[in-house]
Amino acid sequence: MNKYLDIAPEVAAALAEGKPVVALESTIISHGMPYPKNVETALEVEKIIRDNGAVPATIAIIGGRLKAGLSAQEIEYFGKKGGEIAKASRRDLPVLIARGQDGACTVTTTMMIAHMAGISIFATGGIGGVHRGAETTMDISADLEELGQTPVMVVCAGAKSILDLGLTLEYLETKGVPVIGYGTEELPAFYTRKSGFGVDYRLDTPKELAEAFYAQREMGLKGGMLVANPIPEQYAMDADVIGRAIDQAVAESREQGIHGKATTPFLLARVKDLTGGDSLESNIQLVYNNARVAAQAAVHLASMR
Ligand code: PSU
Ligand code: MN
Repeated sequence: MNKYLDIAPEVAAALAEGKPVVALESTIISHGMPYPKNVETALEVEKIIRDNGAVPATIAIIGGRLKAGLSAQEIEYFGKKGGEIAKASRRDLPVLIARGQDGACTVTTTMMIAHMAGISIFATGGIGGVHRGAETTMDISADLEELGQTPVMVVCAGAKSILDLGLTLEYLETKGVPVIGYGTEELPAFYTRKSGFGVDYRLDTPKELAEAFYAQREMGLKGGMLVANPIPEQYAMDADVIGRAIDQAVAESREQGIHGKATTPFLLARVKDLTGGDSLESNIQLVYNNARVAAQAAVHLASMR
């Protein structure tokens, strides 16, 4: 086992017995929501995973250790420190680990650490992708490269239209990543159930998700699978309201010359401010919804060995 990896005892026991485990990311706790709502949400997500028959493993870097599974105290610590914690993508791991620092795991590093630990399914909110204007900025999230090389199923609510969703799908196609709509033929756009872009396949049950992922893994195919699960209807936002907020946030980021790893957090924070508390509630509910589907798929996957 990787000498920098700590698997929480409950997670290690579940993995040893072939029981279902679902990974969760920590950037959503430290950077995605305000304290104490972030901690409440993270603990509730873990409860939903348990209620659906799987063991949760929230993934983070604490004191230079790669953690698969956090205690409630560690989740509280992460939530309280919030944005002070470094956002950790693939390129950040060597220095953070060597220095013994903390890191908030993005989709990229959560996939990496989940895979190191032997966890196959991961639930989150939204993924990074190809940014609008990437044809000149070359701003393409490392999340897409990770999906292209690490065998983990990522259950999300699609991607926010802070990104160029069409180019994001093109990139995933190039990397050989199956994009599955859960109960839908259309890629959801996080706050809304529709985006105008089609997915590769529609699957309707957790069992079908597990079977597709199982086949991918048994063939030894490199790379992950993206499951896009639309936000429940009653929590979806008005497409015009959210569209205007996103357009304004993108325009401000260009005016202010925001670039590199700061771009996504800047856009997410501006969209949140411009839409007030509504977007926070939607965000929380879609994560709960993804946790349910991921846990149910993990239960089926665990029975297929
Ligand atoms: N998109 C969202 N919510 C998020 C993120 C992206 O709708 O919380 C976070 C995730 O942790 C994701 C990361 O992996 O931002 C991508 O950052 P970047 O675009 O810098 O790769
Ligand atoms: Mn980027």
